[in-house]
Amino acid sequence: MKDLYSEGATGIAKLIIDRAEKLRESGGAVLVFPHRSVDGDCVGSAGAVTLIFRSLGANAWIAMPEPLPHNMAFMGIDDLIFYPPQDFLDGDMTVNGHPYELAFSVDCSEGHRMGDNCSIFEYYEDSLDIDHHEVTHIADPLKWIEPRASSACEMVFYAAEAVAGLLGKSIGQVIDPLCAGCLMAGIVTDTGRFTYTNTRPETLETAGILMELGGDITEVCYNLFDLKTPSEFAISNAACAAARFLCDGKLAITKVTNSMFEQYGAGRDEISEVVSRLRNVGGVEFACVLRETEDGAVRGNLRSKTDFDCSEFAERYGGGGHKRAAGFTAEGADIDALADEIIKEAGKFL
Ligand SMILES: [Mn+2]
Repeated sequence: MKDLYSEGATGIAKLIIDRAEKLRESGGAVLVFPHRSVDGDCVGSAGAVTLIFRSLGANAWIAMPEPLPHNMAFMGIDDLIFYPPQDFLDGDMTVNGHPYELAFSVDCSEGHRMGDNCSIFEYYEDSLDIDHHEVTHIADPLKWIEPRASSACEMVFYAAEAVAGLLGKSIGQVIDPLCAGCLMAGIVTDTGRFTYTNTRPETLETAGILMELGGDITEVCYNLFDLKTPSEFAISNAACAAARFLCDGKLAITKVTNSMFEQYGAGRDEISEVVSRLRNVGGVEFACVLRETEDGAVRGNLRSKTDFDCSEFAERYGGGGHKRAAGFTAEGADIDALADEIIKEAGKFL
């Protein structure tokens, strides 16, 4: 493990070992919280943290904010998932018969990123966290936040390595093949199959170890990148065909309306590749996909090639993310007016 990660990984590993022991004694459960609009990294890291707690004898489940997307069914993590009922906090607060005693967030640090699970996450103030997003106002010894890491999953791998080291176990005793597949899914997702600039030499080394531990990179890449449903194929092509290229071809933007989702019978997660397809066009510096949500908001996905700061731009609309990939949800916005505004505002930087 590189020095960059060792202090943070060791710190969170000690906490995981300590909390797992407490849960083992009490019979309580940890809930692991991914963000809403789930992706391979948050689901993969949530699955992996759940499995690491289980390897230590503790009860653990992923607190899913929404149904698992069809392209993640191959991960084989159905048994790890708990869908908290709406009235969870008003009831006996048990998770499959075990009292909810610990919250653990992955790939996000704040309750408002977790959809309907926000209040359940925020019930405990002393939650643990592994996240690679820039969260400037959080400095908490219970949270390991490292924006230089490619993915939450890469961080969870280093945490698992540290757990194994502290307990004198082999890495295979902490990361089983199911866990290795989860971690591979997240690393592959957030690095765009090891092509984005967040891919570091140690990212590739980590992926190599995960292969040895049973993570199937071919299966992960096919399911998360290449496999398309017919509706996904159709609506993505329509969204790309409707894209506009402005500011001398530096800005690409497209809109996906509710009527398009109806027309193609497509789910909201079926246009996720559109924004990177727009960014890949030669000359494009900033790509934006706006889509209407079921509840009257507009979701924006942003990507940039070099200098444009997507994270900073997303913050104007209450969102966030990384410099080259970010998103936001604008409640009650009009998609056409929002598109015009983004063209005007982003144009100032292009
Ligand atoms: Mn991530």
